[in-house]
Formats: sequence, structure tokens, C-alpha cells
Amino acid sequence: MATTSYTLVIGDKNFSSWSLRPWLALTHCGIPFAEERIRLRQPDSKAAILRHTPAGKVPALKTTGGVVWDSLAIVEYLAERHREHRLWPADEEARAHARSISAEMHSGFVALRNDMSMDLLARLPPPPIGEVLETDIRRIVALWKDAHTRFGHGGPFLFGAFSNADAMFAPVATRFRTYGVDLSRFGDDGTAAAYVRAILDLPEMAEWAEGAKAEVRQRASA
Ligand SMILES: N[C@@H](CCC(=O)N[C@@H](CS)C(=O)NCC(=O)O)C(=O)O
Repeated sequence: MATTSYTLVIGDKNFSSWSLRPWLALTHCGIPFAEERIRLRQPDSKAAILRHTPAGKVPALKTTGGVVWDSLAIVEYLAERHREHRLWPADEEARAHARSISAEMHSGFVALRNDMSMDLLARLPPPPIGEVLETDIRRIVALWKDAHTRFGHGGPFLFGAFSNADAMFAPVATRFRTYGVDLSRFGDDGTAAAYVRAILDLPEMAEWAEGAKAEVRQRASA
């Protein structure tokens, strides 16, 4: 493992679900990094992000060698550079499965992302659940159960121990809490609800939420 000198460029902790993913992987593993926070939805947000990454989106991980951007690329990079943390499962079949569902999260679930956007500190009524959103929620419930049943070994996370797949799905757990979604209405036998609790009970998730509260307080007093 190489020594690290990382800066993770992230957006608002209350809203930036993509930022949470690599932040959680880094923090859960205890990999040291500095945070560079950019307030999103401001006239100068884009220019501020572009100072760090050519993609113009957060998150981005600045390393001694350059910059890695896009949440999935960053967690892949971390898994490769910090193998001792086993951010992907050791077993080849489990690893392929973890990558598949992480890619599915990264490229899909558009209705869930649009209609139930991350609003970490809020507690809101569920949005109208149309057919497409229902399909997204049912698919997530099913894929969590499938991964946990096949590869979870009775542990709290999808592949037993914490992995990049959990980092990729963590914001979804917060959305289900924010919007008070009763997962049993979407085919859950309790596995998905227990998984949501396991994610939300992570001390690192409480730390991220504290950071979100601090940002809100700071802005209220500015
Ligand atoms: N596919 C990207 C998506 C990144 C993304 O959409 N980030 C949002 C914040 S959560 C952003 O930077 N928005 C600011 C903008 O587009 O100007 C990833 O996985 O990192």
C-alpha cells in the first residue's frame, strides 16, 4: 500500500449523495484524508468545482498523482490502493456481484434519485409512488435481499463485512428514512429494513450527519 495524501472534494453533506459514497468508504476504513467542501446550488459552485476536477462534478479525490473523479471510479481506486481493507469482497463471484450492483446503482434508479433526492436531515412524506418509482424501490429491496442471502454470511452488510457496495447504497438508506418508506409494501421480508438500520447505525453515518447539521448552522448564522 502506498502512503496517502488525499483531499476529497465534496458537496453539501445534506444533499450530495454522490459525495457521501467515497467519503464513507474512506472514513469507514480509517484512511486519512482532508475534506474540501464546496457549497452546491450557488452561482459560483461550478467554477469552484472546476478548479479541482475537469468533470465539473463532486466528488473528486485529489491524490499525490492527480485527481480521480466520479464516485464509482474513486471507490474502485481506493479498493486497489488499500487492498488490506477489502473494499470489494475477496471471493471472486461475490466481488463480481458487488461490482454489478454497484454499477447498477451508479447508472440506474433515476426515478428514485429524482423523486426521493437525498435530504439527509429532513423527514418528509413519501412522494406519489408511480409505476417507475415503485419498480426502482422493489428492485432495490430484491437486490439487497439477493446479495445478503447469497453472500452476506449473516453479517449486517450486503457481503457480510462493509464493502464498496454498501458505500454505493448508503444514500438510498437515508432516502428511505427521510421519506418514511415502508419497505414491506415493496416486497421486503425484513432484510432490507434491517440493512437500512445497519447502514444508518454506522458511526460514520452519524459523523456525516453531524457535518450536515454544522453546515446548516453555519449558513443560518452567516
Ligand atoms: N456520476 C457522478 C455524479 C456526480 C454528481 O452528479 N454530483 C453532483 C452533486 S451530488 C454535482 O456535482 N452537482 C453539481 C453540478 O452538476 O454543477 C458520480 O458518481 O460522482
